[in-house]
This record gives sequence, structure tokens and C-alpha cells, in this order.
Amino acid sequence: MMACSGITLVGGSYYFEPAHIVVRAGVPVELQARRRPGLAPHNLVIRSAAMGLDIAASLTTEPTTIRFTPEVPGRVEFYCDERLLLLPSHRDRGMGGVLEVVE
Ligand SMILES: [Cu+2]
Repeated sequence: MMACSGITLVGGSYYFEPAHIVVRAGVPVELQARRRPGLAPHNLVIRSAAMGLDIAASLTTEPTTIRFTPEVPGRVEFYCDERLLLLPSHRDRGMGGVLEVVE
């Protein structure tokens, strides 16, 4: 049995660092997610019915711990869906990345 994967994810205007995360199917993931200081609110959405993932969390400058165990290999886009009034969403401005679950 492998230990859990610890990953730090930081959101800024308008990006995630890292923008590509690779984890293993069946191995618990502990994601420490936070945002850079600033006025813009950010969140994290990882949603894939096919992969059994439904994660949505507001980000603060303090790390939020998000735990999940991906069971289904594949790729899912993660993103921030914040938007201000009629402006493009943060996702549309490039605030996204790819979570890849490998065997
Ligand atoms: Cu955002």
C-alpha cells in the first residue's frame, strides 16, 4: 500500500500552480490548497462524474486540506469558477489546470 500523496496547490489571479497534477488511482490524496493574498476571491472545483470526483472549496490564504481518493484513471480539468458580474469567469481567464489519475 502506498502512502498518501501530499500536494500543495496555490491559486492566484488567474492561474493555479502547479497547473498539472498527477496522482495514482487508489492512493489517497491530501491536497493543501490556498490562494495568494489579494482582493480576488478564488475557489477550486474538481468535478467529473465519470471519475467520481465532486470537489468544490473556497480558497483562503490559509491552506485548506482536501482529501480524496481517486479510483478511476483519467484526466479532469480543475478550475476556479469565480466571476465578477458580467466579466469572464476566472476559468475563462485561464485559471485552471489538469488533474491526471494514472494506474
Ligand atoms: Cu479565481
